[in-house]
Amino acid sequence: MKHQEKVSPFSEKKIRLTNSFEDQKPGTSGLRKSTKKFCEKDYLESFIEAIFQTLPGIKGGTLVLGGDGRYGNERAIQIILKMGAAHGLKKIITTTKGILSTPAASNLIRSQNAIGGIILSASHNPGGANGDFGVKVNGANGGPAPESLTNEIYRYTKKLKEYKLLDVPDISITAKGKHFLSQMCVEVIDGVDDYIHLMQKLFDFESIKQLINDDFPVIFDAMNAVTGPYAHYLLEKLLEAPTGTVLNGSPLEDFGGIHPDPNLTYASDLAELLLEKKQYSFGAACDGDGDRNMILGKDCFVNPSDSLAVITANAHLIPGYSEGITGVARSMPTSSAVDVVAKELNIKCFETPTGWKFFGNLLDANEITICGEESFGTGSNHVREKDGLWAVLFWLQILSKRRLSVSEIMKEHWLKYGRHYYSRHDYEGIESKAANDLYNRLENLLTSLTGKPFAGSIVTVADNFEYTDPIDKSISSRQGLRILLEDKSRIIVRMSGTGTKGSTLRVYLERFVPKTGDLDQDPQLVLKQLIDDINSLAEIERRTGMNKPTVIT
Ligand code: VG1
Ligand code: CO
Repeated sequence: MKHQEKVSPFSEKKIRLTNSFEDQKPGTSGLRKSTKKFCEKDYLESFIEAIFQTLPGIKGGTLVLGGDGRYGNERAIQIILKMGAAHGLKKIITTTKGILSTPAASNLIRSQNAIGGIILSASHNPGGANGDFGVKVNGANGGPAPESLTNEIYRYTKKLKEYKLLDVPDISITAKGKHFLSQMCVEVIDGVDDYIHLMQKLFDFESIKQLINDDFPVIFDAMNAVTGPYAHYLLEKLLEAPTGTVLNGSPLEDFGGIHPDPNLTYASDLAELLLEKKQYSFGAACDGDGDRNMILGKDCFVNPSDSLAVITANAHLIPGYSEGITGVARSMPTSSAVDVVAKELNIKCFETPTGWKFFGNLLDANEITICGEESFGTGSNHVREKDGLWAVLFWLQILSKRRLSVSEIMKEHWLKYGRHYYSRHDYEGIESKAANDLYNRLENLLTSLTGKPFAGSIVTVADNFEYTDPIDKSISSRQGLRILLEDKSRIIVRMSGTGTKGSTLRVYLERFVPKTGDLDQDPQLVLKQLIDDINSLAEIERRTGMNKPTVIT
């Protein structure tokens, strides 16, 4: 690629691109590609230029910038600072060593009245030179940019001819302080402090401290990713849990080789401590950028869909929510467990497409207070992102107020509401054409399914989910294939929008057993007929060449 450089009086450089990058379409959660791709000349710069040309309020505005510490984090920060200065931002708030979790970034955007933020993370994807990198764009409400904005950014990437930056040396972000790049102020703050203050406003730390003191050992796995410094502070300092409570607590560029996705497969060390060795009463883990959470009790895995339901049912016990919640929302593939709680509480319940950005309008309009996704994401109106450590504190607070074990909480919950047996089967790294063919074929088959018998029941709805935003009335279509059955079972099939290698097919399975039924069964057995029938209808094994999923949750 050839460059022509024009130098302005403020040493502003305009770099002409000789060709544009074709593959900068943001997915479920920002632009996510291999680190190698992001290291290609001008690749990152092009996407950032498109953001700076599109995000409202750049001139004279304040932007929040940070990331999960993965390989490429600091390089990207230096580039964005120089580009931000050339685009007339008044201020960029960044953090020491660039460490900033996604929920903490959301909080900062809101508290600093910023026009938005750029979060450098590929979330739960592996990091390092051979891993993945990503750029998430958030708006002024602190939440992921809505589809209208990401579409506009994408359109811009395709017509981009040049980008501009200030030709100045890197600045040091190892310590707190203020710097100036031409007219733009760079304020380096500690990315942990403000978030901790927010948590202190929501939770009763004394009662959690008491619980941990009373022989209730807890363990947290930060997976060598961004939550380490936050968790050390919250758990070991403020809540006085013993040193060593936080495992893998220093952010590493390659996450120490760990795949920072908190599920039973990738956080198996933690799972073993709780489920096999039964050494702790409570265990949790967060993902690369700190927005996901996995909750475990002694000998008990809490399914994320159930976690959302339990959080909703117990919100009145938490100081920050004691005045009641207005409503809840869940993503479409998330189980209906929370719907039943919402009905009992007589509050509104919304079903949105996958991706946190769809909760933003509902939260802003105060239609909902709490929301969540089956993919280990839970959150509330305290920020506009899902929040891993918030969910951990929420659970600890429930436990501290109710003084039951995690498994007792779950059993009580099911006895009251019935149990939504649930599982997600992921088929990762499928050859893309095979995955698309499978999906398209299944979509075509759906039209003839309604009214027919399926998995021991009758199909009531078979379609591709379309969502109309209740607030701005925007329509998002083709959000996942649904097969809903008369007995309340649900099967959802969708393609991942966050993977970077081939295609990932996700199959979500749900079957309801009322409170009078058997509530203590293995979900895979309860769901067996649904699994078998969708596998044969969609020809999953034959078309993917896989006889079992790569990850089962
Ligand atoms: C996945 C999850 C989705 C989540 C998204 C971003 O998307 O299924 O629920 O919102 O990741 O999470 P997909 O398209 O791969 O299924 V994160 O922790 O990357 O911000
Ligand atoms: Co994440």
